[in-house]
Amino acid sequence: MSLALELSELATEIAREAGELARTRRQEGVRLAATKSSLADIVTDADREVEALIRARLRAARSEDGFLGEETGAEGGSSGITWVVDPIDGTVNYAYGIPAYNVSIAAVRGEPDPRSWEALAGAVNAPALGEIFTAARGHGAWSDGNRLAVTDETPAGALLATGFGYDPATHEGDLATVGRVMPMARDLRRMGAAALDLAYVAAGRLDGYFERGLRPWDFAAGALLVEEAGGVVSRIDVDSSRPMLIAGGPDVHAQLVAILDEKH
Ligand code: LIP
Repeated sequence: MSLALELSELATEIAREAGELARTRRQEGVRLAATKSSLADIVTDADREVEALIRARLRAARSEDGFLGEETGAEGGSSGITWVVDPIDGTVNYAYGIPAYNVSIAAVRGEPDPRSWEALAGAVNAPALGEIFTAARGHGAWSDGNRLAVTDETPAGALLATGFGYDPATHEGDLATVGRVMPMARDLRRMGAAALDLAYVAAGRLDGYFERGLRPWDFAAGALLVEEAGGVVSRIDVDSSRPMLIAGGPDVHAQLVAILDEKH
């Protein structure tokens, strides 16, 4: 079995277990543990517990690998593989009881920096929606036994999604971006969970997605899903504090880049 498939199977198995833990904790009631970058950027006890579970399972299965997690940070490894983990992507949805949250687990090769890494495997599990999306480099993206494919034509305009992040100071700029993009859109969705937005692009449920300021764990698995489903993902302004991620089928991706990349 190829390394990518092996890693994808492990990511999927752990994402299933972690998703069940997240869902159980949600049913028991969520306790908010802290705020992070802004008042709206919350972390729940469950985020920490789920990340600890994922980290323990990975350490048991592949002790030489590195780890980069949203809640507990980075730890180097010696195998050249790093696991990039968001234990609960869409934490605000989770806290409010909106089912659009997920566990996102990716394995990347090379430096754990999205500017240079090569993603090999990814799993995005949305337990409250009953869906899991998986990908292995060179082996496609899959959900429930179905191979995923991005959309290629959008004659009535593109169904797009975006997110605004949690810092109120950035909302005005993000709304201005939305204004520039709307002429190519059929409509715009705002789900609040980046990995799920990307999984939906891979599944052809959205034609494209763009968001500024994502962190590596928000998109590591989802970006591979899109690429393995025949789509294109790029990041612009990568050296700024809020790089923009752009994903879609080849045509929609190109249209978004033409509108959003000033250097284009
Ligand atoms: C969040 C996202 C959300 C995005 C935020 C944030 P978290 O992840 O998925 O859609 O707009 O910037 O990154 O913090 O809930 O794991």
